[in-house]
Amino acid sequence: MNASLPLHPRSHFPPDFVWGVATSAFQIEGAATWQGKGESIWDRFCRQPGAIADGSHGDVACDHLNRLDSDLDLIERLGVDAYRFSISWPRVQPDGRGAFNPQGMAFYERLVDGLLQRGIRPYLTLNHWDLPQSLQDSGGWAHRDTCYRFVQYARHMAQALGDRVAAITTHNEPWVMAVLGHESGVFAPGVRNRGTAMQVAHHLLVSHGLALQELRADGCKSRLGIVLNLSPIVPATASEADAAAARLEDGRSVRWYLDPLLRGEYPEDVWHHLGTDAPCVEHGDMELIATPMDFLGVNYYTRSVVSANGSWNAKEHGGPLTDMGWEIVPQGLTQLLRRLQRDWSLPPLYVMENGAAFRDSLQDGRVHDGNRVEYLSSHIDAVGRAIAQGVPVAGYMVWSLLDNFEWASGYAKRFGLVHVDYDSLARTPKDSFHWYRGFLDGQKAQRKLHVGAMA
Ligand code: IFM
Repeated sequence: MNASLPLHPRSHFPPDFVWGVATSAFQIEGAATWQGKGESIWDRFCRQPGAIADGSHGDVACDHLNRLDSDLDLIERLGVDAYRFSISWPRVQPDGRGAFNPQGMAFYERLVDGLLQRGIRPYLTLNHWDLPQSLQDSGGWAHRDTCYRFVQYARHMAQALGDRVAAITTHNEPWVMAVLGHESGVFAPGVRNRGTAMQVAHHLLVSHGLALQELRADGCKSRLGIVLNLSPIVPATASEADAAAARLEDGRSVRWYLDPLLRGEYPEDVWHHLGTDAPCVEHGDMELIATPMDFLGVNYYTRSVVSANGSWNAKEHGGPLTDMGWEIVPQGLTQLLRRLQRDWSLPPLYVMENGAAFRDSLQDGRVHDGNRVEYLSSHIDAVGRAIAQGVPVAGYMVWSLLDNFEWASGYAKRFGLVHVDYDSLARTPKDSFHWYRGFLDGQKAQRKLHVGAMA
């Protein structure tokens, strides 16, 4: 690959550091009604006029379900240690309660075994947003019973696959499900009520703690944790008002999740701010939520700049942006990781998602996405810097393997290391794919040297 690309302080990554790549079920699988799969809230949401920018849906997506073997070969070619994927709950348990679907289960058995045969460690996520619609019909995450349904599903999956998967994540980005799904309503299930959103967030956390306890009681050997979307929250100016707004936003998006998970309490300032929208908490819930985790996953894309009057806009500030309109701020990742270590007592951290959408174009069978290479290399460097300063980061995964269904943005935003032609469904590795593979080769060479030196 291009020798002029920035190199990393490789020595900052421990030899057992886990390098990976990530996807999620709804974004790539397609086969929306295949062999007994039930409807998910995203299947339903996509049908609402105006909900998805390009009017698209997940019916076919990347057709991963029918292309499993060749997609696994691509992951193997990439040279990663780990592949992070999610289970579609309605594919394995169509109604979210009752019978499991043997064909859905067989698909994930093939996926996990196919990874292991290729020497890749499976990192499984149970809930990456696609709740069975029939559970939504009886109240969804706002209804406490969904916690118990989730635990039953979690136990079933862990009993089936827990002997082979390295890690199980309960929920991916509870803030997104709670706030985008139930407060602003721009994501499924499209509810707009702050009180409901806060109850949903609480139930997601309670179900996480319950699942950890039950899985451990069942003797599950996989490492267990949760994945949060986190950013440094920065006030737009030095004014008192902007500082207060940033503090509250930090409370709502960062501390509201980390304080209960790692300290067993909600942040008082946010609790008071919510007033009657604060969630209903039952006796013993906070202890459940704080059940010790084996890892904490962090998804990082950008920083968040907050002004009291909501007027700050990344586009007006001249810095580089991705196609999502998100500022490119690699140093924000170092800052975030250091802050986590400063403010909480942490289990090992994994950056479970990091990546960028750009307007890629396929020309003569190549995608020259130097902007993505630069994004990834600078963010990997930012992780290395955090490790060098003592932050316990144990892994890093690129979002995403394939261009895919980017939720309310549809298919227009491309995050993949591999380009997908949505007409032919052909896969073309981009320059960033080749770059990451070369980078990983370098890491492996370092590991060999390390092993040699220890022998
Ligand atoms: O595509 C999403 C993913 O599903 C969750 N984290 C953020 C990504 C980019 O928006």
